Amino acid sequence: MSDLDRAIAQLRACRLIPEAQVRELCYKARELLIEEGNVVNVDAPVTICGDIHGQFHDLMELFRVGGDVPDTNYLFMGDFVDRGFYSLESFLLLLCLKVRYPDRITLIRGNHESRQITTVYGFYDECIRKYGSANVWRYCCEVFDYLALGALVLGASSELEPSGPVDTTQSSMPIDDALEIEILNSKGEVTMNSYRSRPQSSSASTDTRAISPPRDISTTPNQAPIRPGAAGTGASGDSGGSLSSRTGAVLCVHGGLSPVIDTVDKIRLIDRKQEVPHEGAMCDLLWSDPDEIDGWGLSPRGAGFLFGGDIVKRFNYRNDLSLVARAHQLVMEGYKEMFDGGIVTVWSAPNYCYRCGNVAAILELGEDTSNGGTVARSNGDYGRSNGLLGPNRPAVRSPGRRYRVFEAAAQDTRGMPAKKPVADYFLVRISIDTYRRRTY
Ligand SMILES: [Mn+2]
Repeated sequence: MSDLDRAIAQLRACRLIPEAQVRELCYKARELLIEEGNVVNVDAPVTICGDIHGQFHDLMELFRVGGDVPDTNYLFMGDFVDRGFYSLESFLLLLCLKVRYPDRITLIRGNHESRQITTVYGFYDECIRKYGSANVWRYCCEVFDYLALGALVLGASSELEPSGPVDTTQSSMPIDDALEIEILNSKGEVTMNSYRSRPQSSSASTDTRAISPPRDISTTPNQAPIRPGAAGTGASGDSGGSLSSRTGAVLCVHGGLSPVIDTVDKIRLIDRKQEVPHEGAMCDLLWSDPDEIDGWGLSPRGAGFLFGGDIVKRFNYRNDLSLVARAHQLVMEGYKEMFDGGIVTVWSAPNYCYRCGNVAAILELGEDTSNGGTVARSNGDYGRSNGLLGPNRPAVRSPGRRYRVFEAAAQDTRGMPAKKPVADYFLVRISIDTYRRRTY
């Protein structure tokens, strides 16, 4: 067994590795990360995860529900540290897995992967408490500076292979419908699903984005109502035909969009190897939130912006994306789709801060095995020079989404330091009401 495998086994048991080994690990991790672009290309199948926030036992539950590395290909969207009591064990394990299986796990940066934020929200104190000095905190922060800012998932399938036994209530499901969304509980049981019409030949419906809302199988047998697809997607010129069945790429970032970033390619131009700035493109990608507004708005967080559905639709259309996946906001159900499925929030810290009572989720995207999926790629190499970029190019299809929802792991919380929660963000002064409504 190599030193690295031993470290992985030790960290899986929630036991820390020696400081000298952390130093070596962080050095190796930096060597790997320095080679990654600001936007990492990730091939489906992949399992996308949101905030972890040092909840080590819940990270173990996540791996139990989603499968272990390297069997499952993972993409973590940042905020590994702070808030929870095991930021070190959580982040160091993920880093070990990254170094051991670099092609099976992708880590992108969250707003908490920052010197300034970690000194306020727990990670710095944890390093001092567990290692007796700030050395390990410094090594980790040097790794943070090299984490990618986003990832582009390519080649995801537009429909899911149904998982588990077919429920009898599904027996009258039209055979032409494709499974688009499936919600599973932590036992792997399907609790909700939704279908959409399969694309047919060129005579098929021109609305390839028509989907049915998720329905509860246990209460609504047989019917899968179809509602009109997204209006105003900028894709109304969809002419149907085989190309309309391509699945767009999925952009993953921690926070969201930026008013100074209108293409994915512009993210690639950022000089990311630095502390997270207080403003600008890099800051916005890690701090922004979607909101039910038109255009852009000021963020109550004091960093990043709020952005509306029109912004998401324009960005997705312009960049051939079918979906933006992001984390950064607590959602009680673990995931939340907004703007006709144009963006989804994935939250992977159940019972956040050991008191919020929320469930967590991870998002699985399957692999498109139909045609190699090359048309839908949005990395600048595909789909750019084939005439599809005109105003009438067909809309991309959204990927099939399987959400696995899970609850907090049973854990021993004895020995946790009693520490008052710190007031939320200091970049601006916000009212206590805002603090109570907002979580990070
Ligand atoms: Mn965050």
